[in-house]
Amino acid sequence: MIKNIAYIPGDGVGPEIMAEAAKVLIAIGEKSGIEFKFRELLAGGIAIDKFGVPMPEETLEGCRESDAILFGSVGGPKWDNEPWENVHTAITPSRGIQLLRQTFELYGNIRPAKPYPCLYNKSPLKPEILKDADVIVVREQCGGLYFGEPRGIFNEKGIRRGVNTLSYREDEVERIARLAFNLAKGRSKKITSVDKHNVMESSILWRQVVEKVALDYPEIEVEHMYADNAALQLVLDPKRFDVIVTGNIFGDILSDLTACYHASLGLMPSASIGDSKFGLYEPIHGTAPDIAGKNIANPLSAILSAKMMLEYSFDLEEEALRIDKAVEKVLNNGYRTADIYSEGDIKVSTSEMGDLIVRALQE
Ligand code: GGG
Repeated sequence: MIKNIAYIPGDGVGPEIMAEAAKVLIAIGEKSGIEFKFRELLAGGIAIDKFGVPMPEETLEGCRESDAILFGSVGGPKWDNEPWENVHTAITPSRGIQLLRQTFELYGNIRPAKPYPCLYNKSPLKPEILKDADVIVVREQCGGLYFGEPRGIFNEKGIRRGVNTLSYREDEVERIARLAFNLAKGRSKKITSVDKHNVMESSILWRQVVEKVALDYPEIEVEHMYADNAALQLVLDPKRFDVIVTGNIFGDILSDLTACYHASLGLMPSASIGDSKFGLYEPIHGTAPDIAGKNIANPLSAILSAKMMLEYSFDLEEEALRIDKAVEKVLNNGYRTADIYSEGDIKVSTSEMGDLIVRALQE
């Protein structure tokens, strides 16, 4: 079996952590008779430098010709100097990833957070709070506040006003709700829909549509929760959640919050999917320019993103599970990259962590 992967390392720590994810895929492929073919493509700051745009047509074409996209991260201080007036028309590295998600209508961003017992001591939360937590945040990412019109900075009689618009169409809510309900079917059958129904019309519509979709999934328990309360509950009692479905900005914020279960964004993968098996897989974190090029970043976010690719795009459940087990084993054996290291642990570099996962897969 051959799987063609659009391989987009991006900027900052992207290339370092992606190299480890590729190593792990090659190792699992050798064991399972799958050939992963990587086609390296440019996006983000590195593409701005070479082509003047963050998402070159050549990259989009390469993605169209692939079975899935493995993405690192984009951005960095080198490209932050422009005085942006409109983030959608400015040439910014982030625009590269947003265009990719929009072009392929990858509206559902799946962000799992399941704490590892051996890392409970790293988290600011108590072990009894983390025990048995297993949350997935499903974030709508092609609409909402980050894309609504009108947007911009307008001059009104000498006073400037910054404007963004939170707007959702019924069909946009319906498709993300269905994605979340389908996901919940294979888990513990509970959905929490997060909104601000008490203060925003877009949330009133959101809640109505989720209720309508729920009628098609009678086996799934549905609760609605305000975003502010969801933030509190994710800290006080994460195990009350299974699948959370929410809009772009709430999902962005709440999923970062769940990184506190591991005390690091370095273990947080994501899958971006739409109506087909084609998906984009990337760490939720950015480029970490302060540690880029030092071989100290945690590659597990990228390795676990590759694992999600096996699961969601390729239906390779068994292989995905083996990566999960290998990661757990290496962490259980005390190996830690700098972000989660403390005295008594065995400190390893980015590439050493990748090698350890490969070795655990081969055992
Ligand atoms: N891997 C995630 C990443 O590259 N983040 C940096 C970034 O520009 N994010 C904007 C976004 O995710 O919309």
